[in-house]
Amino acid sequence: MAEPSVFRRIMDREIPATIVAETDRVLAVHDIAPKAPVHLVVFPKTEQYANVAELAAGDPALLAELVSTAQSLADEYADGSFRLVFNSGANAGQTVFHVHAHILSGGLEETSLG
Ligand code: DGP
Repeated sequence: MAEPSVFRRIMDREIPATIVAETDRVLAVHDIAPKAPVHLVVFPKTEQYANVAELAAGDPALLAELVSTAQSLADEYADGSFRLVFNSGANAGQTVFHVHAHILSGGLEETSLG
């Protein structure tokens, strides 16, 4: 059996984290190493999907729930504006292979992609 992911362990309350949203299928927490004034991470409770492409193919409704949870949290913790980042693959900086989205808000002007 593979080791449970860090997000699975947070979900099981084995690792402390500041939980900001929870539904039957989704959990969101403050990132332990924030890269923006608001930096939350939202992930599905299932460990079945390693990255966003797998999730999109396997359960698009669950991906949609991650996105709508991100919007609700950006409304609550910021002014509704946010950047949603899915690192996919080790060379893109992914370190936890349990799909998750980074919700970033505030102080992003310097890193505009536009
Ligand atoms: P990524 O690099 O995209 O795989 O992002 C993994 C994120 O998970 C990274 O920003 C830090 C966060 N993280 C890792 N361990 C913990 C932890 O124990 N608690 C919390 N809250 N976040 C964690």
